[in-house]
Amino acid sequence: MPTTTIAVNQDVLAAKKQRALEQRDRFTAQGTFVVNLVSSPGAGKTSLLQATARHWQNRFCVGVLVGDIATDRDAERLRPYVPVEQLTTGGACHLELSLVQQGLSRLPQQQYDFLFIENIGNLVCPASHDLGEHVRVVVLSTTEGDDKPGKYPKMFRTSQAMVISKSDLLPYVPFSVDAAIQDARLIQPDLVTILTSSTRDEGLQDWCQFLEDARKAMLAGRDAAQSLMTTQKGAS
Ligand SMILES: Nc1nc2c(ncn2[C@@H]2O[C@H](COP(=O)(O)OP(=O)(O)OP(=O)(O)O)[C@@H](O)[C@H]2O)c(=O)[nH]1
Ligand SMILES: [Mg+2]
Repeated sequence: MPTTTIAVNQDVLAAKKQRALEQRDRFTAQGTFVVNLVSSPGAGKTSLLQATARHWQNRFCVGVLVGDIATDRDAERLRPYVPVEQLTTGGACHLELSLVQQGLSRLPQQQYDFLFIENIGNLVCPASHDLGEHVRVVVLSTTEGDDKPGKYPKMFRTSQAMVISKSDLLPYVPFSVDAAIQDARLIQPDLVTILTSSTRDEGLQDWCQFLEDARKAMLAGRDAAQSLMTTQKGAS
């Protein structure tokens, strides 16, 4: 069949990018640090969020939007710990910003220090959707194999951190932490890597410290930009 090429001459995704940028700016202005948690199904995202809430023990105000194709099982698991809203896509393999914004309007309205968005378990589609997050964290479990970064490069290239989960299973599975990190850093040299076990609460200190430092950096950037604007206004 003959194909026709149509020159659009504009970035058709520009409007989406702009909406995500504006949402990120709103989160920053509110002091809410937003984490988009991505992984294959069952890598341990919800378990990590439960362990994170236990580790912080109410030191921070945390909200969660949790995405799934069907059921509210993850929201029910998280409800004892934090305010949570289930986002159900009904078939779509990733979350989109519009669904996130609907979930946000249903969350109890309060000042959140951290908002976690647990994406649909899928190492492909969520990589292409900016949800207005400050950081994208990919969770890779030791049961998936250490060869996955190279096989799903976009997810690792667009993430700023990689949590290697289920470290307690390392004695029983053929998984090299060094090989996984090496593979991922070929794609994303600046990737922060953290080893955790949610069932044993291991690595939670490093994970939470990473999040706290990242939030501090976001707040410092916001305050510096605000004082620069005030100075410029005063000078004009
Ligand atoms: N041994 C061990 N099992 C874990 C750990 N973290 C999670 N699991 C188990 O792995 C399974 C999947 O964990 P979930 O937290 O539901 O994973 P998920 O990424 O949220 O899964 P989806 O939302 O379905 O994509 C559950 O049976 C957990 O108990 C861990 O650190 N160690
Ligand atoms: Mg989950």
